[in-house]
Amino acid sequence: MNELDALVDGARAGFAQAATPADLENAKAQYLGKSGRITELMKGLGALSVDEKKSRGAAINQAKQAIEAALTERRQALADAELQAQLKAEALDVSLPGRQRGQGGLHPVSLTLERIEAIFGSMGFEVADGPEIESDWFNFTALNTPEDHPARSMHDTFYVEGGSDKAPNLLRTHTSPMQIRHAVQHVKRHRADLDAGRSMPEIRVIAPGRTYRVDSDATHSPMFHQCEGLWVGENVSFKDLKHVFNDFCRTFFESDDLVLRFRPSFFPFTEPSAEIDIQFQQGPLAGRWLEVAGSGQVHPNVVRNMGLDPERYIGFAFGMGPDRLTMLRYGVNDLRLFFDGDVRFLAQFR
Ligand code: 2NM
Repeated sequence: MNELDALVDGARAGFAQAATPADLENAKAQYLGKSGRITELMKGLGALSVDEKKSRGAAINQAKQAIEAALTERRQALADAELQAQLKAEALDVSLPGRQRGQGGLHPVSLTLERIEAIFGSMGFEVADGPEIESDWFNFTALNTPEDHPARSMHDTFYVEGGSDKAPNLLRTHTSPMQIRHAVQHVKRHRADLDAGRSMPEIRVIAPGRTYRVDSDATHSPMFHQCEGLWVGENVSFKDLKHVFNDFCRTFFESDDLVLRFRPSFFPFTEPSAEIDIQFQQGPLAGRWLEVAGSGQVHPNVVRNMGLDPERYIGFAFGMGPDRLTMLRYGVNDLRLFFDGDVRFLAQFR
């Protein structure tokens, strides 16, 4: 084998050994670079005769072209290998199932509020909604709460900016202020009839929503829910309240196997007042008296603050805790679970 053929073979072997494009460019410099083997051979031509120069030059050129061809081939091979490696690394399995959008659901307390609204709705009650930041008038004064009542203290009520010393703003401690707002609007709409001695349609309304008190332990959260109900008319009585609440409990708990007990109590806004207890006859809570609501005949001062004559109109009201009703219905023993925002807990109710 002549010297030039050996050179070409050497170049091919060197290129084949290069594992990366950078290795290949280094190997190329050894043959085709400024001080590479081919360049060296070309320099040697100067010492030859014209004839020898011609034939030797042609032979070196041929070798050079063979080396260049080998280089091109190896470059392509390395590029192909790189592409194949990349395709393999970035492999996409189009047969994998797609990612699903997570399924949402209502909060258990929202489910309870929806049930309460549907049940009372079927008994002809409207649903009223209103501000969570209330004035001292609607939250306390209009509801016959004395100026020195402990509930008004800063230890029990969250006071907020925006009011005056005489008329402070606060986070509502119950939803009864909404009952007053609703009643006042209702009465305003029928003022002309009332003044002319005619009667107005009865007020039948519930007010569900968030309420706030300075209180926090396993059974109290500073934010909790309330749903109050109000029924005002010329011929309503305590038996209507008992009937409505009895029906509500049976529908809500999906059981006729429960009894109600009205236990004398006190609220500033009702007189007389009663605590409502229920007792399941079956199931895990059977035999225990559970307090589920407060109730009573709306105090004459409150009826007056609604714009009505307490000698003519009489009202019955109740207030219950949807959080506690949800705990009873689902057998949950810690109120805080509802407000921690742990989806693993909340997702069980949807
Ligand atoms: C309760 C208990 C008893 C109540 C009173 C009123 C209003 F606006 F008519 F005065 N709304 N809700 C009431 C009565 C609330 O919660 C334990």
